[in-house]
Amino acid sequence: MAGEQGSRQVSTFCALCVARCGAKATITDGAFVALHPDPSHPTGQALCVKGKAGPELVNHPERLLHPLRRTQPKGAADPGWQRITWDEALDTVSARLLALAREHGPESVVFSNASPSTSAISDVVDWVTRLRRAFGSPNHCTYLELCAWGRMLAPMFTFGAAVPGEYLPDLEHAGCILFWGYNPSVARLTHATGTVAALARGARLVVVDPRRVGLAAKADHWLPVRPGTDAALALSLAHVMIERGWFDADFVRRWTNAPLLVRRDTGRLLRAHEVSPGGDPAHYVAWDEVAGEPAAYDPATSRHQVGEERLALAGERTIATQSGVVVCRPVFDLVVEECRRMTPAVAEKVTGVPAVEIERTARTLWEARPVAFYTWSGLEQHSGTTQIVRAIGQLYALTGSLDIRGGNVLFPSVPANRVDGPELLAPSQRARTVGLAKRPLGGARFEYVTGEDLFTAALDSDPYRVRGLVNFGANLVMAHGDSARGRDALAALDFFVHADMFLNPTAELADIVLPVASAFETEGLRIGFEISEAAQSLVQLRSPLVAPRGESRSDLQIIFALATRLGLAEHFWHGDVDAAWRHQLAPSGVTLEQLRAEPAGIRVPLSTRYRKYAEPDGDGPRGFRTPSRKVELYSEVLADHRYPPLPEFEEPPTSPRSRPGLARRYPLILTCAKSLRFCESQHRNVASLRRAALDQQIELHPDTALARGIAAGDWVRIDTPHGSVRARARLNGGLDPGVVCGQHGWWQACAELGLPGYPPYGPGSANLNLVLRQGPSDPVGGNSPLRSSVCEVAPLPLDEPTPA
Ligand SMILES: Nc1nc2c(c(=O)[nH]1)N[C@H]1C(S)=C(S)[C@@H](COP(=O)(O)OP(=O)(O)OC[C@H]3O[C@@H](n4cnc5c(=O)[nH]c(N)nc54)[C@H](O)[C@@H]3O)O[C@H]1N2
Ligand SMILES: Nc1nc2c(c(=O)[nH]1)N[C@H]1C(S)=C(S)[C@@H](COP(=O)(O)OP(=O)(O)OC[C@H]3O[C@@H](n4cnc5c(=O)[nH]c(N)nc54)[C@H](O)[C@@H]3O)O[C@H]1N2
Ligand code: SF4
Ligand SMILES: [Mo]
Repeated sequence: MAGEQGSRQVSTFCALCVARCGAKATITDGAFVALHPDPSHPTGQALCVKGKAGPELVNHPERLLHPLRRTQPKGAADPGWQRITWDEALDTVSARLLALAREHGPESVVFSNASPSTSAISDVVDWVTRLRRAFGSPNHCTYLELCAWGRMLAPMFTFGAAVPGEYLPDLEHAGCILFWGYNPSVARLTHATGTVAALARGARLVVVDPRRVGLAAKADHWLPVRPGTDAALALSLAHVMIERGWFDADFVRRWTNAPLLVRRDTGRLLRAHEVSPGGDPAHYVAWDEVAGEPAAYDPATSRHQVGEERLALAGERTIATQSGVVVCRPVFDLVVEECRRMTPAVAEKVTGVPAVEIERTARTLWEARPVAFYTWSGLEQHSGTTQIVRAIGQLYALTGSLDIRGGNVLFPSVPANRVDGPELLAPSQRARTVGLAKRPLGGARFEYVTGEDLFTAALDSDPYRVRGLVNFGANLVMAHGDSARGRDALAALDFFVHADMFLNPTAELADIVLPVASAFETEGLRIGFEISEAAQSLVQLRSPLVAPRGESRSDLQIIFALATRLGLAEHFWHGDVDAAWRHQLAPSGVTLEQLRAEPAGIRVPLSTRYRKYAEPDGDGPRGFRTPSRKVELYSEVLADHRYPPLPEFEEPPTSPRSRPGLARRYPLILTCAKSLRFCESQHRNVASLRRAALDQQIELHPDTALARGIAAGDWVRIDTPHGSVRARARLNGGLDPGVVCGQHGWWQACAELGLPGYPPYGPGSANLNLVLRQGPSDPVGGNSPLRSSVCEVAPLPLDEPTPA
């Protein structure tokens, strides 16, 4: 700190992305000068270039140092930012928010934050949620539909749990690791180092990715799937496994709803009261092959009336019911039929993955089990995300690897009090979540609003007009498809406050901007580091390496100060952050004083429980948190809402196959991926990072480039049916010639290197989301199709000035 002489090392962790790498910081003469890996930390094996650039980020000349108020109307080229005091800023914010709540209901104010995977906002997401709920708003907009639905909520239909989002891959013990639409070498360093270690001890690796990147080069099987056709591949793998008997029949019979009978006429599961007058309407029915008669299944106890080994998994039965004869089949019979449509030969045509490689991969998944898997962005951003991840969930169930050592495991957590305050929001307010009517099974059930629904509510008052936005960091206009609509939506708000370390194109539309201190300047409490039992057992309080710059404050201080001014102090320990943390930590046995005294953190011994579904609970095993307490291959909940009850393949709605007319002008499939050197739309202003990645790149196969007269490094135009943006060509022989891959997030200049920024909208833009759309979105979860659309790539015309 100021006045300090000499050099010292401080234990900390980098909070810039989801990896949260354990680290040691060097403080020299009071200044934060370097960050190093800390191998003694469970996530400290390595640091990436972004973490190492931490000091540059902290000291960056463009950091926001004071609260700002806009003086020019929205839409003006320059917002006319005027410096104001914190008191004025917080008074204005609270007065405007209270007025909106009074006049239009608290639901008219949406709360938002940057993704915890791309920022240190993970320190405070639960506190933002608490603030929102205490304020009375059911509306939280935070990329669920672009980043988390497929890992966290869609798997609930199958497993009643977030597999793989919370049931994480146990890389240390896995026999086979499956990464599907996930590239940890870029996205989560800790998973990449864990995988390299697993490979060294002989684990097998399967990578499903249109590009041969990251660990794909080390994989036993790399499956270059055509973007968006992943469900077809999963169904085909399942088909081979079933045909060959390469699946865990015991798990399927005992722990999934495979034996339950489905009525052909209604598509509903047969119930016991339909079969016999004394039957319980809550009981399902399977077919007892030994007795040749129906046998009830009671979900309350997870018990079948007869031993599971007697239950039929195949065959059509004609069953006399109270209302006549009905034809029924076990769920598994329907699964087999659906998968059979996707023979490897058919799947090769659909997905581009060679049939023989599908066969071989199916064998590996079986022979090298337990399988530990993870899926992410490659699957989140499709019109069919729910179906895709349901198909992969089904495949995963066949391996029988769930919740066993080396499979996907819920690592234990250090006990702590929950602080996100579900009790603070009235059910009547919850029922007002934007999007609930449109997608009753979507994120709105859990108070999440999609970007598409936010923009529609702000612009079209559907289902009502959203008028206020409290935003911690999120760069909403850049992150969502149709950025120009996003700009119009945010400009239409009555009041918008944005808290950030830097101005971004979203902040440009705010009324008030609040300067946030970086994670390196603030305390942050982390209870568990997620990726393993050892990582989960560490509780660490990040200590500030240097004082916050200017007048910047931590997000947490801002939240607590705002809560107090909004009259919500009683829910926020009267503004006392330490008291709040003490409450949070109480069940852990670890105190705040201990954590402050030990910056490397305190370890609380934990031990992982496996096969929790088989643990006794009341009269039977615990089972799963689905309506049937089994893994639901067949989802009656989805069927009741007119969605397919079994995972199916649907061709992406904007593809060369589904839109052949469109494909004549836009013959290439456009997907995208993260950048190693930047988090999402951030960090282009950091010289050490930008130096080696000057401009947005578009990856093309060399033949695709040659056919268009494009050479490596050329400026090109990416044309979609919605407009054009620019990028530099990068040739990649490991890509299907029909697929190209862009990057999202380019707008920022790097003054130190004299490198330009790009307008988020209009001519000269490099913003991929300007020419992508939010729809047609996934009917269940609302995911936007940012990873399977069509485009053409052409050399940039000579009359269009290149920015370099
Ligand atoms: N085409 C396309 N679009 C995408 C994606 C894609 O792959 N392709 N990815 C999507 C995904 S997965 C996501 S998660 C979103 C990401 O979208 P965002 O979560 O909005 O992420 P960033 O673009 O990184 O912007 C984060 C902002 O938060 C600020 N910030 C960083 N740390 C802090 C902090 O500690 N406190 C506060 N208050 N602010 C902070 C940064 O300065 C920056 O302005 O983008 C989505 N959009
Ligand atoms: N360096 C860095 N790290 C980050 C981030 C960052 O911006 N930069 N962002 C953070 C965030 S918010 C997130 S969500 C995570 C995301 O982490 P990842 O999900 O790993 O991110 P991506 O690299 O965008 O996508 C993974 C892979 O999906 C592939 N892919 C594209 N389309 C398809 C498809 O249709 N099917 C399949 N199977 N694969 C496809 C891409 O080629 C890519 O290699 O990373 C986090 N970590
Ligand atoms: S991967 Fe890089 S940015 Fe992410 S936490 Fe680790 S060092 Fe920080
Ligand atoms: Mo994300």
